[in-house]
Amino acid sequence: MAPGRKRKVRVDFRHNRQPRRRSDEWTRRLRADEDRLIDERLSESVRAKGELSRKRTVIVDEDDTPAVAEALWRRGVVTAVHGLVCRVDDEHGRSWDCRVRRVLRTLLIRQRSSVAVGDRVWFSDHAARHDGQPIGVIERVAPRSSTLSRRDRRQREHVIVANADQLLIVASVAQPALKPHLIDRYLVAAAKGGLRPVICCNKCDLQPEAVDFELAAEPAARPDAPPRLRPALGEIIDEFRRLGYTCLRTSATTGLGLDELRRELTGHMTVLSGQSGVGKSSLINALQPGLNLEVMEVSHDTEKGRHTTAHARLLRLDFGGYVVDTPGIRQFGLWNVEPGELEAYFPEFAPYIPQCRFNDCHHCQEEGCAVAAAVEAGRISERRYLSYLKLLEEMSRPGRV
Ligand SMILES: Nc1nc2c(ncn2[C@@H]2O[C@H](COP(=O)(O)OP(=O)(O)OP(=O)(O)O)[C@@H](O)[C@H]2O)c(=O)[nH]1
Ligand SMILES: [Mg+2]
Ligand SMILES: [Zn+2]
Repeated sequence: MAPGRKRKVRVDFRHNRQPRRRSDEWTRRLRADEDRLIDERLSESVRAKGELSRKRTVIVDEDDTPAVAEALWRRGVVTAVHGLVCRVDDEHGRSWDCRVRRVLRTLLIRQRSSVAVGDRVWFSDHAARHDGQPIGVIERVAPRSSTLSRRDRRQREHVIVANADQLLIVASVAQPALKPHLIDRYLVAAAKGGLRPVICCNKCDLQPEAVDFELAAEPAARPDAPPRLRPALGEIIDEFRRLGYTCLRTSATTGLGLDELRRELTGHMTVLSGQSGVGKSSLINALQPGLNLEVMEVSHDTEKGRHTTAHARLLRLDFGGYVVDTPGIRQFGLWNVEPGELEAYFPEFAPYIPQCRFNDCHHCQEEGCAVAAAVEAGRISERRYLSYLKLLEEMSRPGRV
């Protein structure tokens, strides 16, 4: 924490004073401790101006997080979040259940943020035990080096994981079929969030199904689309590789490609994401059988997974590194990507963008667009370009998903 950059903020005190519904012996004890600790350690002062106008002054640093004497706290990493309780592993590998200090939660809510899996935290361990388990209180969250975020149904940011350095985009070649557009979305989210993407096409032991183009209004989705718009699986993989992305073929069942996958994961913190049923948990189990993650068959009727993994979980790998297993997603809405910046996440557009007639060209319908011309000339993949247009259209829509 840089000295001299701290300032005071006024935080509403009101919620703390409201009667609580479900409070039991240990939560009462925690709260009593909580208030005492804030008095002692957060340089807090309370003005006596009546119940509803009470505010506390908290010294915060430039990130608006409470400034604390770090030596007093334990450090840890959040491995799971279940409602208001976070699972935190400390530096000695011991697991703690932690609540988030109320005053910190208030600050986070104001920043429209919350504690996520992968967050590095400081927590106090003074508090009570519950069912023999030590309980901690998260006091501070370290600034994040990366985030993988998506737009949730309420149009808010959902941070899937913080501080990962790699995103393993898991797809399957069958059951469910490969969806290249979803991979393109993940590639944008990875670049935006500061993660290195690695694409993994799993279930290569199965006969590949027809690639699912999923661009509802686009010609590629029509069964009568010209053949050049409906490339085979191998061509899609080659296309990603030509763009410079690492694209693995794996099978959690036969072990195909697992040595290569292990090499990619060693020494990194990698989040696995993708549709339900593509085999994220199965791949982790295959790499480290002792973890025994739950896996379940894909439903035969719908070819959809059953959302077997319910919560994101950070797991330590014996061969070095960490993975985060996450629940399957149906849709991946991009978070905080503006239409004007989208072109930057399609690296193959870069050589052509300076040649567009208009500086603010969105490479959509504009006259003299060099990107559209490159697509026409076969120098940029038409599939990728349609994927770009789909994302651009979605971003420009009010109340977008
Ligand atoms: N044939 C084949 N089946 C696989 C492979 N990998 C996983 N499966 C099967 O696919 C099904 C779904 O696997 P999971 O590991 O539960 O998939 P997931 O991506 O974790 O799914 P969610 O947790 O719902 O997001 C299970 O029946 C697995 O046995 C593979 O490489 N080949
Ligand atoms: Mg799973
Ligand atoms: Zn253009």
